[in-house]
Amino acid sequence: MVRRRGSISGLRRAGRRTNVALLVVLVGAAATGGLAFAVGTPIPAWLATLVHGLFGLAVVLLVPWKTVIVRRAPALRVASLSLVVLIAICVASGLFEVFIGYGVLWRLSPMQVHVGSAALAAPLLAWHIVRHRPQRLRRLDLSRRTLLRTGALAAGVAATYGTLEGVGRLAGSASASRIATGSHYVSPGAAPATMWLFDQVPYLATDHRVQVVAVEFPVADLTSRSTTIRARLDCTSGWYTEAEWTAVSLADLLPGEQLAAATSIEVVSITGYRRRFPAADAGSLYLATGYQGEPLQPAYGAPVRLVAPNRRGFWWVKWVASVQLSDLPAWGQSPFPLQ
Ligand code: HEM
Ligand SMILES: Nc1nc2c(c(=O)[nH]1)N[C@H]1C(S)=C(S)[C@@H](COP(=O)(O)O)O[C@H]1N2
Ligand SMILES: [Mo]
Repeated sequence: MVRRRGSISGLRRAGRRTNVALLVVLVGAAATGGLAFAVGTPIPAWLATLVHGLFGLAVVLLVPWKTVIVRRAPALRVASLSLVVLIAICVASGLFEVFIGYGVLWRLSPMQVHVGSAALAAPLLAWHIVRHRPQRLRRLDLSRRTLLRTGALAAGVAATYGTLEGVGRLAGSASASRIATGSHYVSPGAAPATMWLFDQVPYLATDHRVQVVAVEFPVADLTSRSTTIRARLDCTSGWYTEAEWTAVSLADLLPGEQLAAATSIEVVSITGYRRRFPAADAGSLYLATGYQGEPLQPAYGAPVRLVAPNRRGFWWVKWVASVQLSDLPAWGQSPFPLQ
């Protein structure tokens, strides 16, 4: 009797630890995934995607243990099954993105499916946790045995990651040529016109003027002040391109004294889409009117769009209406656009 009870509660404890571990790695994966989108520069991006991959694979390695728990459950609810399906889609599309690369199926890229399924899973996961007994950490969880188990999981994850990367490279998969953010190359001519969420292409008249603080610049004026710069456009939907832009630096357009006194620069699209940058970045932000030696096309931001080297694509505001200086800090905005 005593042994039986002991073994059942032992199993319960093991289940609880698996659940806590699963929660930690899922939250870790979501947080590092978001971080990978937020940072544009190579080293933090490489770290964020590396740690993200490790968390993502940890989810997979915990499946056998979670299966034991699921099989013990008296009934499977639709909400829980949907959660499992969404996480499976998320992991599968993550692996697809890494090893097969960028592509579009039913107007979605693997990365869009990946982030979309994670976003749909988030409220279901929250509900799942609320519905089930709270999984509190106990002193026993910090025992030496648990630490050893966590270490074993981490070693297993690292070995799996290393194996996947090694095999991916040897097999010449898309993983070998992806950049730090995980994006895959497309040629400048094949770069898809991309919206963050819901914007529609506006068709602007040729006499469109861009308001830069107090001055209205006709498009031809901007072009005549421009030079050719090379920059990498790296979209969070999983592709990047390297192209030539006919562009003028904001440092050449903004009034020097006012710029020196300002904290941030806000670039606003005719659609209302907007991003705020530190004033110190003026020299590395550009208004572009041309792409690969040709005038910009409407879907790509004509007649004027922002070029923001070293920042992910969502910073590259298209159809610029105005550039304003302000005293608000650049971080005083949503980390991602909302439209
Ligand atoms: C919690 C749910 C998530 C899980 C379980 C998950 C899992 C994974 C997995 C297994 C991979 C493949 C890793 C590899 O083999 O190197 C991956 C890749 C990736 N995921 Fe996630 N992910 C999640 C959420 C997110 C979110 C919310 C974002 C972005 C906002 C994101 C962005 C990425 C990126 C950029 C890659 C490519 C990384 C690379 O190239 O190394 N993920 N994910
Ligand atoms: N006004 C506006 N600008 C925008 C967007 C948008 O939805 N609205 N999408 C951004 C995103 S997510 C990317 S990746 C680039 C895509 O530029 P492209 O269409 O030239 O490829 O534009 C950025 N600028
Ligand atoms: Mo993007």
